Amino acid sequence: MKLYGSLVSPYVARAVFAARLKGLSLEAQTPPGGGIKSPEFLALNPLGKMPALEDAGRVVPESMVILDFLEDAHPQPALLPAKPMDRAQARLLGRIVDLYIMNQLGVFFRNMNPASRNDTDIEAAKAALHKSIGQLEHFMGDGRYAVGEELGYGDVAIFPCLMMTQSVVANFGITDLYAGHKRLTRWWQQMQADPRTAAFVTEYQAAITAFLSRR
Ligand SMILES: N[C@@H](CCC(=O)N[C@@H](CS)C(=O)NCC(=O)O)C(=O)O
Repeated sequence: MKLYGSLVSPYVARAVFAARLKGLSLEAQTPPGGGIKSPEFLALNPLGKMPALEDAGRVVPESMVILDFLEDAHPQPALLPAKPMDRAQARLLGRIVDLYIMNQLGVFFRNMNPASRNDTDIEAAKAALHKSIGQLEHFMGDGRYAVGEELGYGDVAIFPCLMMTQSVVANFGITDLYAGHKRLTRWWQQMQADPRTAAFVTEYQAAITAFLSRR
């Protein structure tokens, strides 16, 4: 298997994180042709986005689909919980992050420069983000992890995206994305404390910090 893209992308990081928890050797690598818009890569993945996973001559893009592929192709150790509703909840958390949280990062990225910042847009984006964080929390369980008591698919689906989100919004005065959200606060602390996530947290946070320092 090959995973095309750069680790700094939270979508690529999702796949890397899942592979690590499964004990698979799968690291992000430069796409064929040197980038995601190269003719060579577009021939494999006309979506022109990272990540794309190549296996046995076939290519699958879209990080959540890649997570499902990894789960199907390498079922043990399982990241998805056993019960159908828990599995749905794990997938739902990823969907909420993608549709309602990650889609708001563009406003922050476009306003990174304080000198040209549109404060009205930023205040609106902060309010929308706060609302979405509350909606995400609503669908989290009461266990130690995103779904229940085991580290798994739900955590993988949301953690890299929320690491990126927290790092971006820290530039706009939001030091605690989960302020007022007890379950998310407990989960966030749990994810930092888990020895199985420690190496990933260190590596991914370094990639985010380097990326943001260049913007
Ligand atoms: N829904 C996609 C999103 C992938 C995505 O937007 N990746 C970004 C990097 S973080 C990208 O490749 N952007 C390039 C572009 O949109 O042209 C997934 O989950 O894989």
